[in-house]
Amino acid sequence: MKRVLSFLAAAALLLAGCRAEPPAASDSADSDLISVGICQVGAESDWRVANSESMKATFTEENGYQLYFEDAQQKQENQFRAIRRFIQQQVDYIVLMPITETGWESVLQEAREANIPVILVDRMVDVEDETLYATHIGSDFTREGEIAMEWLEKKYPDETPVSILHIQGTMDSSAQTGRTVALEQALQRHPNWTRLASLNGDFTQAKSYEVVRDFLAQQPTPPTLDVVYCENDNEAFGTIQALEEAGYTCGEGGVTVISFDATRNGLSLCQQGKILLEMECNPLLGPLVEEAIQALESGETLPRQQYVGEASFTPEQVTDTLLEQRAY
Ligand code: GYE
Repeated sequence: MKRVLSFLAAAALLLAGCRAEPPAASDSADSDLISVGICQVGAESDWRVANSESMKATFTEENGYQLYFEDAQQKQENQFRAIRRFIQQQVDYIVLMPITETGWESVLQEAREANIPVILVDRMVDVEDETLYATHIGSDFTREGEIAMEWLEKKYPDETPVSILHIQGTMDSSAQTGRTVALEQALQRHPNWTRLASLNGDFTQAKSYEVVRDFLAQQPTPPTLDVVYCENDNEAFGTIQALEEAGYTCGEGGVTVISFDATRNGLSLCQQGKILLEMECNPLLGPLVEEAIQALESGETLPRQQYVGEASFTPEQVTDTLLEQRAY
């Protein structure tokens, strides 16, 4: 609305071979739509798909928005390019789901120089100057991990050895660093807990399946596995498949699988008893981001940090109704 794609910017974008979505025809000087450029990580997980859908359902023309949505296919360079495109398009707001925490100073500075507020969603950035973003809306990932660890401490209350396989998410993403820190702190508190390995599953089912399968194949004898700590549901799906193929049983009396997100598919495996703890992580953040934009439109200052509330589930807590009502 306030800022409109100029002919020169459009020409520059064309010369640079960049896409400008939606087509320039819908940009009009007298449009009173609020333009929002959303820079999404990718589509690596069920969580991510639900998060994108929540944004697209919120920022519609009927609701008063013009949405520019970019999927960065899990590459930070693509996120940089998308933000620079949004700056050239002179959008009113940039919503960024940063893939990793580091490396954001310059591009956020550029957005500030262009006077475009940046709202961080889901993961965080590690920048010295916190005023480079208007607010962060997402989960407290370390707290999620701590809740999982508190549950694990109750499950293994004595000094018997506990061997833990750790499947990490995309390295240097807040969801990975927070959930990993919680495990590492618990390992320090429990000398009888050992970490067999940390494998990088990149938050995807396919990669997690591969790394777990290869890890097991490399062991001279099948290792004792008490716990597998998967940093999201898609990792848990791939891991369970690899474990079962290698002859392990997941669930009570077998391997204790812990997972994060609590998607419908994850909760369903939890109900079946294959995942013993599901730590919820809420992807339906579109309405909260809209509230933030409306608050900024009315000149309000936002809190630097807005965490969403989340629950945890064990198999007996997963009812059919919960599964039916799960939107993601
Ligand atoms: O847990 C995972 C996704 O950053 C909270 O990223 C998000 C995580 C989520 O791909 O499934």
